[in-house]
Order: sequence, then C-alpha cells, then structure tokens
Amino acid sequence: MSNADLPEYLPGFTPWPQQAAAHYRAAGYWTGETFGAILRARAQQYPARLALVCGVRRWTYAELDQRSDQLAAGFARIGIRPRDRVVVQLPNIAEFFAVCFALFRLGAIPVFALPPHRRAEISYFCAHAEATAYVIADQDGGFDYRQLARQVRAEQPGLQHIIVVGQAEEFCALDSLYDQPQTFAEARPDDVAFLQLSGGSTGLPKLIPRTPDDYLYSIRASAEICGLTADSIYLCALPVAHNFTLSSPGSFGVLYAGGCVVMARRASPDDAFPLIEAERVTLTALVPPLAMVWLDAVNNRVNERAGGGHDLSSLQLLQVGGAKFTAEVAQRVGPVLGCSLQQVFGMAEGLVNYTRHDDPEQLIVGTQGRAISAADEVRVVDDEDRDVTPGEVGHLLTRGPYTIRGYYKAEEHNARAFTADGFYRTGDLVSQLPSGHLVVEGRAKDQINRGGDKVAADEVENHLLAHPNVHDVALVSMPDAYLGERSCAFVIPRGVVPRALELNNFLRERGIAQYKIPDRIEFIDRFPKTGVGKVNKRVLRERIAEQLASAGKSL
Ligand code: OOB
Repeated sequence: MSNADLPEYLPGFTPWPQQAAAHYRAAGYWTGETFGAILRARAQQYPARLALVCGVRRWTYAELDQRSDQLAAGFARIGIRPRDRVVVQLPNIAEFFAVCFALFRLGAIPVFALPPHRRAEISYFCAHAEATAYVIADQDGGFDYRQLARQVRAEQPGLQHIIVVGQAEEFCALDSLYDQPQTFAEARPDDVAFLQLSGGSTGLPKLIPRTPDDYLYSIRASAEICGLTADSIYLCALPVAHNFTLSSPGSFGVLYAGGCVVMARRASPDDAFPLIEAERVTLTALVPPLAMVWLDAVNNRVNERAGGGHDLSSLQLLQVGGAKFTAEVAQRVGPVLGCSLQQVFGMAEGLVNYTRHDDPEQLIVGTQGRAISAADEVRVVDDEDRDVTPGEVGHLLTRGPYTIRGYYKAEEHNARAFTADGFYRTGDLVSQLPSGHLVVEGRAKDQINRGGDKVAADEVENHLLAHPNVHDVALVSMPDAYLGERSCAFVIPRGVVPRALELNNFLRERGIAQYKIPDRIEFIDRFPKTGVGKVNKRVLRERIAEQLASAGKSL
C-alpha cells in the first residue's frame, strides 16, 4: 500500500485494527455506505412517502433530502468545513434530521448534546471537540437556549457560529441557511461521522466517535431484529439524539427502512397518546420510569373510559431500555398496552442487546436481551479478567463490529476503559444464560443511573468540592420506586455546615444539568473506608437505603 492509500482519520479517533476491519468488511457487516447516500437512495425510492411528522409539519423523503442539501450548502457558505465539529443540542423537532444529514453531507461532525445540558457541559463539549459551531432551538420547555449560547460563547472563543432554529436574535437563523444545493465530496465510511456522549463514570463525559460503517451496521441489523418495514411508524419520544432513540433501531433505523418518524416534544401520555392515535404509531422506545407512567395512565384511563381514553391499538412494539426494567413491571406491558415488549440493553459505545420477538415470555420479561450480532464478542469476567463460570455474575466486556476501540482524544482513559486486546469494559455486572441472553445484575462503574439518565459520581463530586464549606463528598445511588435510583451526596462539611439548598443552588450556578443535582444531601463526619483506605461507597449506599426503608416504614 502506498502512503497515499493509507487511511487518514480524524485525529483523536482510534480506528479498528486493520485485520478486524478487513474481516467486518469481508463478512458484509461494513458495507461502505454513508448516511448521506442512504437518505438519497430513500428519497429516490420513496420520494412522496412521509419521513417525518413534527406538529403540523409533514416532510416527505424528497423534502428531507432537499432540505439537507440546501442546509449543507448554507453551512458551507458561512464557513463550516469538512471535519469541523458542530455541537447539536436540539429538542425533538424535524430540523434535527435536516441538520444532521446536512452536516453528514458536508462531512462536518455533529457532537450530540442532550437538551438538559447546561453551560458546564456544553462549554466542555465545545472545548474538548474544538467545535466551531453550536446549533440550538430558540427555546424549549421554558428554557431559553440563546441565553445558554451567550454564556458558552463568552467562554469558548473558538465557537464561530451559533445557529438557531426559530427566533435567532443576534445569532444566525437556521432558516437563512437554505441555499441552492451543491455537491460535496462523500465522507469516508470508516472515519468519524459524529460524536456521541458517554454516560461517563470518571471525570468529564467522554465523546464517542462513531463511523458510518459501524453505526449503519448496528442500525441495519437492529431494523431487521425489530421487523421494521416501510410501513413502520416510530414515535420518537425520548430525546432524539440519544443512542437508543437514534439507532436501536430508532429514528435512523426507521428512516433506513423507509418508514415514518413522528416527533413527540414530550414523552408524557398527554403528549404521546394523541400522537399514537392520530398517526397510527407502530413502535416506540421508553426508559423504565416512563413505561411505568404509561402503564398507569392506560389503567386510569380505562377506568374512566368516557373521557380521555386514546386508541393505542396501532402500537405493536414497546421497547424499554436505558436502565433496568423489573420483571414485575415488564409483565404488565402486554396485558395493559396490548403490544409486545422488547427489552433493550445498550450503550452509546456500541453493543446493543435485544430480547427477540420469538423469545419465550420469561426471557422477554426477565432478561435484557442478547447481542445484535454473531460478531459481537461478549465476555463475562472476574476482577482479574478471567472468564467466570457460565451463569455467574461478572464484568461485561465486549468487542465487535460496532463497538468503539477508544473514546475521542482520551488516551489515558482508554488504557483503562479497554483491554489490551480491544475489549470495552462496560462497567456493567451481568450474568449470561446459555441462550446468550444477559441479565444486568449491577454496576461496577461509579455512576448513578437515574431512570436512564447517567450521572458520573466524580463529575458531581468535583463540582461540590469547589464549594468553600465542602471538605469532602461522596455521591452514591439510593433506591427509588419510580426512577430505580436517585443520587445522594454524603458531604463532610468544612467550617459552617452549608444548607442542602445552598449546595444545590451552587451546583446550578456552576451550570450543570438538573438531573445531576443530588436528590438528597446527607452530612457526615467521616467516610467509612475500605481495606485499602478508599471511601467505601457500598457502606454509604447501604446506610441511605436502610434510612429510607425505616423512614418508609414509620410513615
Ligand atoms: C443506553 O446508552 P447509554 O450510553 O446512555 O448508557 C449505557 C449504560 C449501560 O452500560 C448500562 O449501565 C445502562 O446504561 N443500561 C441498562 C440498560 N440499558 C442501558 N442497564 C440495565 N438494563 C438496561 N436495559 O442507555 C442505551 C443505548 C442504546 C440502546 C439502549 C440503551
């Protein structure tokens, strides 16, 4: 191979080893397709079919394709170039897709932020990815994103463009960027197409580089497992940019299949049920707390039938994932909603597990599914990376055609997060059945899973340590009937004992997402320690769980 043929990737990206890549290509997992080309193909195949429904707007495939071309030209005109990073923080609106496909066509790289992220997170994404542009909606859910953009811009001089869907004020209006289409060179299918966020467990959130080759494989395979066709109608109820909603099989899977994506601004029954009825939605995805809310809402509405009962009979499949779905609630899905349940255990780093349609009931209700692909290598190991006896609980390690080999620009962290032979250490504790199905048994990573929202303990701890009256802090999970887990900060005060409210306000002023603010703060004189002198979080978790249980009993 001459030098000119050597692949040249986005700096900071860890590509798959050449041998693995060659194998994934030869086996047909990696096809060399790109996102832009797939949308073009669908627009040619089904120009007049509906791709997106967003409020009263209905975009056909031809329209989505054309808007993406026009915006790519507009982005290029203002100076966004191939490989530039663009932080995209949008609510569930159709423009999300036009922006994404425009950036893909241009070869620029979206960085997918979530709507709850605030100054600390967005500023960090901009800095770490050296982003040149930031795309927002004017406001959503009572929050003005332009105000956030002003703060971020003041901290991030590299940010040249702030692009706003809606009233742009001093910024650039997305609507002004629908230019005359141009042709751009196709991006490489094996290079980074976008950066996803990791839930994180240490320090600041990591960015996850995904390529068209790997992502499209997971999407194609997921669409097949979930039986998607051009008649599928997907309700996008969770945040659109989350990996579950985007690709498992999510909106991208449905667009791949030629189906229709219906955008729900909120996932509450009041927002979602009328859309399911009106658009004849066939599948959707929820996190466990929302699934519980839906089940209760249907029960309540059945009881008061005359009123707000909605016809949900078009719904064939409800996917639930992102956090553990208990078997007791899982078994209510079929009888209450009249549709099939699929459990989904996935991660933005790659590996996704699904229960299958034809699995026996006890596997659908009682496991988190099995891996997408025969090429997914799944290992369950002890603390020394030795395989456990089959069926025992251990650490889940994985490697495969759509699981990354390294976080973006995170060499030091990568050395710990991946084994020498490229397995990703998921931080999840699982057991595996002979069928390959995994049961999530717990977590080794220092993270709180707040109903699907992931909180990295030491990120919040570091923010709290900046308070003058905090000497030390340990953030742990506490059980919660609705979210599964909530967060509790044990704080050793310094000097005056601060009030919990004051600490929470302090965190808010530091600009972190609301879901990371501790649900409870406990003051303590000293931490229990492990044999090697580390804070014993297990003891803290047990302490708060016992306290809650006895408080519950005394009610
Ligand atoms: C999904 O992705 P992330 O990146 O927000 O979070 C991944 C982590 C997993 O490592 C695991 O700890 C937890 O979320 N998780 C589950 C779970 N699904 C995810 N824990 C228990 N049961 C489940 N079903 O959350 C995600 C990405 C793609 C598809 C679905 C979920």
